Amino acid sequence: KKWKQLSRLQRSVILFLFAFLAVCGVISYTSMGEAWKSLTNKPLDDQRTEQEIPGVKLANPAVLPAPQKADANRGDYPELSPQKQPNPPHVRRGPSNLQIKAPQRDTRLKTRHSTIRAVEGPVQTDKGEKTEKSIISWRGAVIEPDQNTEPPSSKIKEPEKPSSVEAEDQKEPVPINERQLAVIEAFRHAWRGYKDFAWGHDELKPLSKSYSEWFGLGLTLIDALDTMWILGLKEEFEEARKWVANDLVFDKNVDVNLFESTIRILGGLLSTYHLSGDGLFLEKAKDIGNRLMPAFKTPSKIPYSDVNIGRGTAHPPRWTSDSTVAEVTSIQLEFRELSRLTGDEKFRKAVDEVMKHVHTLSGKNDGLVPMFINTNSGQFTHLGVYTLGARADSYYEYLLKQWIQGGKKENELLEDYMRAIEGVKKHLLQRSAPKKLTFVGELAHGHFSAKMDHLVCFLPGTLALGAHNGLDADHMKLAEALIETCYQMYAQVETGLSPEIVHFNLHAQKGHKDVEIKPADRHNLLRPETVESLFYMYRFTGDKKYQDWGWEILQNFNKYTRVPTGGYTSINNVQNPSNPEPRDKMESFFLGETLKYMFLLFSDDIDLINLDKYIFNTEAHPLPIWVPA
Ligand code: DMJ
Repeated sequence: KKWKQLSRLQRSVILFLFAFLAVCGVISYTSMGEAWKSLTNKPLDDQRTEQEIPGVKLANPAVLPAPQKADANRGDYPELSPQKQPNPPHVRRGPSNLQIKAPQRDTRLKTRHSTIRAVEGPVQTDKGEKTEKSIISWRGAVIEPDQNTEPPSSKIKEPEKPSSVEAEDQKEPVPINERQLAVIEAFRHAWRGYKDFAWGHDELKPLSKSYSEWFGLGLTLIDALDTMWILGLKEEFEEARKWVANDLVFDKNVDVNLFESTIRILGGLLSTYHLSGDGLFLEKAKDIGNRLMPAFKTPSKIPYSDVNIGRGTAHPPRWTSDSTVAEVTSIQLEFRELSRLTGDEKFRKAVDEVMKHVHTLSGKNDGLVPMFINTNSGQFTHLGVYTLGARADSYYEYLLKQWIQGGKKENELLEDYMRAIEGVKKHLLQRSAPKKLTFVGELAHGHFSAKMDHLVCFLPGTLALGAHNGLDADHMKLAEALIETCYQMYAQVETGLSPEIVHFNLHAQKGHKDVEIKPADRHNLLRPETVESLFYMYRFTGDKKYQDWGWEILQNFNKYTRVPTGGYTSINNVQNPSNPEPRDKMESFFLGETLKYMFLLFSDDIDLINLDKYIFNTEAHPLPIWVPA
């Protein structure tokens, strides 16, 4: 009634006033919003933290802030896809030549790692930390930080920070040379056979154009991943990566050998993670690492040899409750690194306990260990036999390498290593006739045997690595003498390839060389140890003769073990050049180790896996040294 009584003018004024007040209200609400936003840097309607986004696991301060492939198949990690990470911080990892200078397709055979370009300079993050903004990967894609690491549970300690291998200066790419090209060609030939006839299986049988299974886990493919990365074989690497992403499944009712799967699979995945920065490999490494842990549930904590990775049960071999000493003491580099990356101490505790226990055990002979250890009693068994070959070899290698990996602080490891080398000198070193080659024999219940496995040829490389890390200079002298012997194990044989085992002559006999070979020992499995040691010797001395020796060996592999339809084969008779008797098997370590060490041996680039920053596991998978020199 009242509204109707008002004049038209009065009604207009009132309507105008209402409209004015409404506009003021909207403006003030908006500016409050702006003020709030400027305080929180978040829009009013989006005040959830990332942790609160349903279904999203936030990368716990990236355990190892790995660059991640921008082109990684997000579908592999469905729970991560909704996560928003504007302007992610990035930390570079690995030697610059590996990380940012990879081959481009056309130039692959000219320079090893040609073109990763840009590192945009350091930028300030929201938290005020200085960090790299982004980097262009060798795939030409912007690398994102690792999103795949799980937040630690309350039980899990904060992981260690990555080693300073991250902060390396860029250097000019070192062009690859003819010999390295020959290794690339050999690798591709081997890979072609694997791809055509054994894809996704453990080993290629190149003659029957088929495959064999050991664990049924694509052993050759995994063992070869980081070799492809180092050789710059981008297409092959990508194809293999897809198989790992889509087809590598550890949830299988299958028994695997703890040692072999640790050094080849866990080691291979961890090193590929480090070189590529691709979180997929760390995820897979965690998976297999966890599945191997039941092996340590024994009365003595000395692990069983075999684990069923699907069922979570472990057991010793059927005929004994013993484990092999080299096997239980050569899984440490890998499990320790897994702990560092995940922040979960259980891996490291399990393997450190084994080392501590072995450190205190009686039954050693001046630091030399027997070959077997019982999983119930924790005591050495079959006492009195000492070798640096099969069943004991990598115990010695891992003493030194764990000491280096951990920043040279774990004195017990160093003590045990130094004592053992003294034991070798005292009990196992002899000289052959007629050439006076220094070799490492075996001791059985006080009797010396002039038998040396090809496996022992890891020793010159390990001794040289120790000397490089400040140990006695006479270790280097011994390394020089032993690598000459290992070379002679090839050079004195008709095919120029070493047999599995040699016996040295201790006394000169007319018409006899230093090296004798028994019929049962004259096979060659494409093993890496001599080439491995040649690589260390060349790195530390620069003496080209080591490259030349390696070149001879490569040529002989090509001459006697190469299968025309793809792949290389182990052979039964290194003494018969006209019929070396192919065995129809290409071991995974030929791609994982032998060809990798060849490629590194022929390189003059010390940053191509810098030995002050990386330590190779016993399957040639490089892992970072935690406190690099
Ligand atoms: C590899 O699996 C490893 O090098 C191991 O330490 C010894 N045996 C083979 C290669 O010969």
